[in-house]
Amino acid sequence: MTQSRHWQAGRFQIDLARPQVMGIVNLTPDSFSDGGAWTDAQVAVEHCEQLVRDGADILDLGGESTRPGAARLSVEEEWARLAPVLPAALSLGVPVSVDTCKTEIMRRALDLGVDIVNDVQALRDAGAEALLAQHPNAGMCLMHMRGEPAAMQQLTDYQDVTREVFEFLGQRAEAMVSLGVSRDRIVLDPGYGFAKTAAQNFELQRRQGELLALGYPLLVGWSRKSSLGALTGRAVDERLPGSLAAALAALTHGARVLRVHDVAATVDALKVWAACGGEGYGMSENGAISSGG
Ligand code: HH2
Repeated sequence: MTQSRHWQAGRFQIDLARPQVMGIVNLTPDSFSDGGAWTDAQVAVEHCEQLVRDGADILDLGGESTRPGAARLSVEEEWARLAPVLPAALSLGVPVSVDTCKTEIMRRALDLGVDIVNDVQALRDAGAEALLAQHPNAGMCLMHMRGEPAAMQQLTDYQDVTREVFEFLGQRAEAMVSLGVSRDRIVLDPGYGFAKTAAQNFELQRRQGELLALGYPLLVGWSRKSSLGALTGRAVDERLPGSLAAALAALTHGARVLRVHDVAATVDALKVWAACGGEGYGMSENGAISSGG
């Protein structure tokens, strides 16, 4: 099956001919790498603006941490973090995604005009599938994981992790298509770091190309993840080199969207990658490199 060359995402048709950089904005006190940095709404809005200046193609705003062992929030707690920041983010001229597992948060965010729902649970909360199916054009990212963040690192017993991720993502995408969602609204994510050991994450990355047979674009989130620390021995704030290497490996194995904390560094890496023959990024017909993000 051929993948769509664009991602239909609310107000935007995101061109996937070149890799897209999704900048992470965690409005949380407890995210694994930047918890507490952007909990003040004004500071968070300035961070969104900075990420766009750095070249972010998409902003992904989250109010609840999904790190292993993280506590679940109520709808009102999660919304209280998102609501003061989303309207300003929506005015910045790039697609805005909301990172949530809760149908009610998705509903409120879509009502405000958010373009994408990014759900690490792949729309398994009650009513989430129907909500997205009824929406005319919102994009969605469906990710593989097992269980809930609180206990997911105990759920790493796989016969073949790549095969399971393939089957799960295929089923979730087809469930949405059977409800009438057009395929160009759907992007899939193998879920690096979610209910997988470091060895399983790297095995999945090596075989990521197999997931392309599902026929959907892939989004990946390797940024600062603990598997990079397991391999390099680096603390969370020292994982940028590992994050960049993993991001470029993911592109080489067919990913089209990179979910990252360090947007400026990733954009630089993509420019060099493109100049060295990597596919598409910022390259004009005659091979000149544009400064575009
Ligand atoms: N990873 C995290 C959160 N959301 N969404 C997708 N689609 N893919 C990912 O790999 C992914 C994600 C975890 O990273 P982060 O947001 O930095 O941490 P936290 O969940 O602790 O806020």
